[in-house]
Amino acid sequence: MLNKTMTEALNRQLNEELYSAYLYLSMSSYAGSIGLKGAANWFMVQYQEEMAHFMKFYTYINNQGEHVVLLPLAAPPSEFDSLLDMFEKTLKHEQHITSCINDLVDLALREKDHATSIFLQWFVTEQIEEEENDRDLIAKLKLIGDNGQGLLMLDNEMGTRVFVPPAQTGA
Ligand code: OFO
Repeated sequence: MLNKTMTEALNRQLNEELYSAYLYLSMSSYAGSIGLKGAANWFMVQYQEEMAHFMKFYTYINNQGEHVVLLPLAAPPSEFDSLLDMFEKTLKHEQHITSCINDLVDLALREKDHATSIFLQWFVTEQIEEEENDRDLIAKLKLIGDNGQGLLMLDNEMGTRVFVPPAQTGA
């Protein structure tokens, strides 16, 4: 059972996850357009991960006997200064998502909704990994600086990322 406050808050998060997917899809296209096919792949995998996050919330809300209300989506940016700029924006966005997840956990505890609190634990852990990935790539890109060869090597490495679907929880 989900109360109205919790349902609405989970529904807002579902929209945040969809925006995350939208943002990384935009970054994937931009990276491809400047010749960084590996980075385009990396962001496409990130898009797939975000769609999986979206589906986790969607499935959870439905399995708790409520229904999803799809909200309008803002347009993400479509131009970036560099790959470093994309990752700085990605980290900033993920820090925002971490704070949204933390607020949801606080709400679940306040509402004594233990099922939702357990459901959200997966996202708490996931956000550590998401931020760490971005920080690692930012550090590498800062080391590479203007070195084109270094950038191409990193781009090759990013081309090897594959999407691994997360286990469904709350299903
Ligand atoms: Fe990027 O973790 Fe979901 O939004």
